[in-house]
Amino acid sequence: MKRNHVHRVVVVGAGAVGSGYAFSLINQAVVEELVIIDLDERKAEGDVMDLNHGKAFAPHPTKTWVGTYEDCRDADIVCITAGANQKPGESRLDLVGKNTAIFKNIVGQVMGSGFDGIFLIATNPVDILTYATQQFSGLSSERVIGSGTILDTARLRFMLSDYFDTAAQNAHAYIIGEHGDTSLAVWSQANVGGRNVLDLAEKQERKSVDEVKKMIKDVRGAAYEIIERKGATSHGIAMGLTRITNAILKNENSVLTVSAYLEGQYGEHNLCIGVPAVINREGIREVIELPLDEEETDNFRHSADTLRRVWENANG
Ligand code: 6V0
Repeated sequence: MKRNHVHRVVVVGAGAVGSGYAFSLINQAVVEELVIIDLDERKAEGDVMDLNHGKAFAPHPTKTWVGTYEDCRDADIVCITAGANQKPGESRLDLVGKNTAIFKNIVGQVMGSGFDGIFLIATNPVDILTYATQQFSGLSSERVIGSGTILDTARLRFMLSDYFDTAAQNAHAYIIGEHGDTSLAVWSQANVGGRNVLDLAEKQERKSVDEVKKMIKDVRGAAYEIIERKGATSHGIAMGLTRITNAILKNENSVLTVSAYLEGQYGEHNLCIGVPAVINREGIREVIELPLDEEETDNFRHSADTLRRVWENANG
């Protein structure tokens, strides 16, 4: 990965998510160079034109252009948001066949450029495609990061902050497991201002433990609810991808819930799944093993088994 130089991100896929990510990168002044690639070149061109027309209002200049895979050679990060998204009623796992085939092609072209940076994956099913990217690219596991449960975690933090009327930045919680229907909240470690959320709900008037625990259902259902209303989810994930990008490029050592490769952590091997991890310019520095209670351990295993089955069915 290049250091002390012009930071470049290449986004592959200029749809709702990729376009939102580009908008967010420009507005947060994250990189000097932003390249957009899409199968539909005209769409990418339209996006670049539109983004360029906002440059007069941006906090710093971000050179933005429609690129080719050659541009990946000098990129610090290639973020893939290309592929099919969920249609109303469709689960993320339903997308596996279509998107794995698309990824084989994209990752091959990125690696063909001589790319030597970090992959950031958002396309669903994100845990499976993070694993697939590792297999297709041959890069070491710390350099392939999936957005994992970063959005699910942010959704829960927002819900807790709303419920306890405290800033989302002071609501600390983790959603781990599949970015999808088997994700789980680690209630034993969830706190608002240092107070465990279940204890707090029990003690406070007009609050209840059941209402807090129901939030995991709302988190799991959030994408379905949004897709039913506006056809796609984009702003939350775009901001989450920007958060990961900042952690990498600014060498932050920030703890974020991403899809990471497990080699024995949580008793699991040879799969990518959402867990808290320390992110810096090398990628995933370390996977953090949260202390889980018995129920959380069982639910995490179920989530990992679900992902493993999907990968085996799609490739077996
Ligand atoms: P979209 O708006 O349909 O955009 C997808 C884009 O990919 C389109 O512009 C296509 O032209 C392009 N594309 C397709 N095939 C290729 C290819 N081979 N090479 C280059 N470009 C290609 O979809 P949207 O942006 O809504 O979603 C993209 C993906 O992100 C989907 O798989 C979603 O399910 C996933 N999301 C992941 C989230 C997460 O938390 N990780 C959150 C939201 C959506």
